[in-house]
Amino acid sequence: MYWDQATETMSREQLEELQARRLSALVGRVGAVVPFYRERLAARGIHPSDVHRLDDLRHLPFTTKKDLRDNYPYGLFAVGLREVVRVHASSGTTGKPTVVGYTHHDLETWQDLMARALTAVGVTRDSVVQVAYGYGLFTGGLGVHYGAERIGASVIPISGGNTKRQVMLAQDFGTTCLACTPSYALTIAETMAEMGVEPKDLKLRQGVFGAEPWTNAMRREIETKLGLQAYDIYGLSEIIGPGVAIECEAKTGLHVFEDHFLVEVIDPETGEPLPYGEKGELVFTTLTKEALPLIRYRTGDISVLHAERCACGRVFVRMEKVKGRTDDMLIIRGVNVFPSQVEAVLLELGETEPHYQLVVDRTGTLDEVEVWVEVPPGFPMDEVRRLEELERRVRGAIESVLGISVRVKLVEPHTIPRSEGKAKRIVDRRELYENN
Ligand code: DLL
Repeated sequence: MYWDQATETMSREQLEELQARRLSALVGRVGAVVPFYRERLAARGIHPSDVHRLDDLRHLPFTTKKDLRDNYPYGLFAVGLREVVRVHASSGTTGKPTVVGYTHHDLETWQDLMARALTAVGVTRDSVVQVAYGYGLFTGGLGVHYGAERIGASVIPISGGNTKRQVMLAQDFGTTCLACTPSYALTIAETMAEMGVEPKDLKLRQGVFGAEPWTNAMRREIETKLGLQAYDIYGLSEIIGPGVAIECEAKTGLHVFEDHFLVEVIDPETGEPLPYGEKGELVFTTLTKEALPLIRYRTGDISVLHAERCACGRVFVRMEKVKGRTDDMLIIRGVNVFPSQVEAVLLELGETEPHYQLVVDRTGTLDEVEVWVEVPPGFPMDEVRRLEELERRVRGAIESVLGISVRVKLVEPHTIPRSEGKAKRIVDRRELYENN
């Protein structure tokens, strides 16, 4: 289903022509009104009025999270605060948050893109959408909320947490679409089972899950436990929030809404753009944002782009599920590993619970990783032999698929903290030493 068929199915030539026009206007505007960009462009010898073609993009400077931080809070805004009608922020790992702003027009764009995203997965005005993303400075809650309202669906703005109540209201209010992080969806599924509520007792049809990496193996787990079709939605506050990309019903990659966001994949080491089909860091340029337009924003997210036209007919390129953030990549004896790769192995093996964490430590100069994963309920933890055998199988599976040897620690059910938002997959103990 399309929200805006003419736009979503236009030809590639039309799309590129639109993008080039918008890019040219964007660079002209930020070059004129944002001192940061005026200086960056000048340093590269680029005059804002020089940019007319999509090919010119590769010559433009990158913007990083550090640039946003250095200009905290409003330094990169292209409009005065009088024009800004909403502020969101994402909590960083270090002190100050990253602050983003929206004009009235930006909010309309966002709402429209979220309506487009939700429509792509089958949400209609007959849907009942339970928004269990956090409301507040995080963009998840309000982002999905306004998109669903725009469609005319019935919105339940419950926010995250209070999981038993989530299950009760889903049942009583007839929720058809659940929107939350995939890890919280799993927590809800677990609580549901504990309450004796089965998927057939609910009317769930779609799950709109994102804001953190998750695997196809996790998708199958969640789909079975909740009795719905689970779709991946991607976005980041700096670019607009959720609604930068979403899977369609084909579930073969996330369509990037390229009429508003130019997407590239670059080599994270060299910064060189990579061709379609190659893995690298996602970089976005906002084509229509007013309050906080960004040129070539480096996301740190690793993915692959595919340009073949999708069965759904949309013109937009597809990005593969995000493997992880460069910040979360572990280097285990020279091999790069994302937590999502360990997740895939654990869930494929299927002998443990899908709740896990990676504990990273340092012995001497080498990083050591211990995979903590829960045994299934009723597993005889006091039978050393059984425990050792399971541990060996988990270790063996990780080693044979990922080519790294890790330690595995099997833990009792319910000992790994349950997520109500973005799950914490890595427990980093290295800092303990670094600060000494
Ligand atoms: O997480 C926006 C969002 C809300 C997206 C709800 C989807 C659903 P931030 O808090 O700024 O914004 O975090 C953005 O989260 O750079 C990725 O690292 C990660 N991320 C977001 N969506 C996905 C996804 C929101 N579908 C950061 N898969 C991004 C993997 C994701 N990672």
